Amino acid sequence: MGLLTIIRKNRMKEKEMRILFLGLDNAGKTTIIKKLNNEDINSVSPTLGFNIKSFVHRKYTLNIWDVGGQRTLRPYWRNYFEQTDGLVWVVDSGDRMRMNDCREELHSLLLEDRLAGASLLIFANKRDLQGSMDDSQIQDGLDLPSIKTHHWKILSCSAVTGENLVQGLDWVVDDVARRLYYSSTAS
Ligand SMILES: Nc1nc2c(ncn2[C@@H]2O[C@H](COP(=O)(O)OP(=O)(O)OP(=O)(O)O)[C@@H](O)[C@H]2O)c(=O)[nH]1
Ligand SMILES: [Mg+2]
Repeated sequence: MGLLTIIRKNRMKEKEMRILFLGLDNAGKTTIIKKLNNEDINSVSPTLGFNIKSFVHRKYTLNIWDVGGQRTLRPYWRNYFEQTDGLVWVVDSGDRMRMNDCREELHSLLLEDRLAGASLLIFANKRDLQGSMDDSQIQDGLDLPSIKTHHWKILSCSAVTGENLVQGLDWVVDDVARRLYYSSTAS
């Protein structure tokens, strides 16, 4: 039995996935994760290190890593890449000023070997805000169509209303499961 097969079989037994949330500071990563866990979202403060949250979603145990996005913290992102199955890139849809910064940070992540196999969900967050950018503006701003190295999907969402949060997580889980477990998650 090859090593890859053994690793796959072990993971199949455990049914675990590691999902990494990244994005610029203030994008709403921590708020999204709290909302998904039905926690109070009024007490969120900037993440200065990282948080890990584990919960069961459908039949999978998701280990969600939430890492602070402030510029001074970004060099540490690389410490969290190992064994990432799904990357969730969170964007503040109202933050037009930092779209270039956001695009550059995202595209440099996609060059990382250790993230090579990861499914990529772009959460266009804060869609409840008036005047926020729509999907196609964000898609263009982040140059998403040029991404050929990863399975990706963009979904607009709001951590405040909860819109599309579960749908986004479902897409990541399905995409990862197809790759890791060779089968759909229907059973
Ligand atoms: N209107 C609105 N505000 C949001 C939404 N999501 C997050 N926020 C607000 O945006 C601010 C930043 O949210 P955080 O969750 O701390 O952002 P973060 O990406 O974790 O930031 P760092 O930890 O610094 O990387 C907070 O004041 C949130 O209340 C949203 O969907 N809509
Ligand atoms: Mg945070």
